[in-house]
Amino acid sequence: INPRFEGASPIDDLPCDHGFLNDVWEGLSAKPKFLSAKYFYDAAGSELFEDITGLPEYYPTRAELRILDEHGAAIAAVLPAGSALVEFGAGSTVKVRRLLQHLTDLRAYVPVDVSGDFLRAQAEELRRDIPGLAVEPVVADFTHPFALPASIGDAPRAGFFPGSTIGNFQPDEAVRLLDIFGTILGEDARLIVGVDLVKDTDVLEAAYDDAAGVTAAFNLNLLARINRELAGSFEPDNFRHRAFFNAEASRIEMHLVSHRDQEIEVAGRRFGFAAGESIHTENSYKYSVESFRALAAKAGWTACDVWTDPEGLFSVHALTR
Ligand code: AVJ
Repeated sequence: INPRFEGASPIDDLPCDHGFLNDVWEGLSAKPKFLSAKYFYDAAGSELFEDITGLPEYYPTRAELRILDEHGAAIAAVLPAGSALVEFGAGSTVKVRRLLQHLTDLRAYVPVDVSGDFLRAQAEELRRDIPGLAVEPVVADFTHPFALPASIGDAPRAGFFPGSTIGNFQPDEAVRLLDIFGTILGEDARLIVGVDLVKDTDVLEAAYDDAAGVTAAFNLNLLARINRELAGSFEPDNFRHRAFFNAEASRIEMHLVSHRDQEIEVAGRRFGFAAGESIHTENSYKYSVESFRALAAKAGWTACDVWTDPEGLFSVHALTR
């Protein structure tokens, strides 16, 4: 995912991918400094994110799973018979299994992800567990249009985008992404999307600044990754994790704040930090049911239904277009 949604630079398509280095150089040269949240997820970062999902303060994963458990049958019923279900950014199959269990006549399940090895391993596991399910993985970056497998033919299409990943995109970029989903899925599609809800600032901020410091480690791992992959000279101890709710923008912001004046190097280029200067590493936008519907409408999607958990922490929307 690319929260800033800058689009691929031509360099991204070359066999030697300089995307990470160029993005880091660009972000550290900017004022204020920023890095894309898509770079959190190397092997160590993905494991730390898994740990985050089990934290007592991090409610989104639990709340969404609860919605899928309690309303899975109703959500699945939004899909016309014989649909193909396309999951954008399919990491684990934990969430989609809660829909698949109610979708016995599915034409195909099409998980889409940039990480081919993981995708194929998950697909294999799913085929073993649900015999008769056609699993058709596609290795692609879902922020750009791509072709669905020809084997799904003229089956009705439904998209699945759980986890509030949509929250990583600035609103105008989120509209563009929802429009791209419409382009990929074609006419008369359905879309099931998980969206985190606005709530008490204390609850929101605790979810992104947990007592055990796992989110801090997740954020700081970005500096360790730059050191590992781009010959960076960051001293992670010289930075601290900061997360706060920006109410005007309705988003959690994560930053890495420099304790002191310092200079660091990334692949031979030097960058200066003043004491207190930060790198903005993530936005996680929070919506109301109404504000998300208004956003989706800008991309041509009409709300059909919405489900929330009993505490009103999280929402799962069904849209059509
Ligand atoms: C994976 C983008 C949904 O915004 O809650 C968790 C990422 N960052 N803790 C979120 C995240 C810090 C997460 N998303």
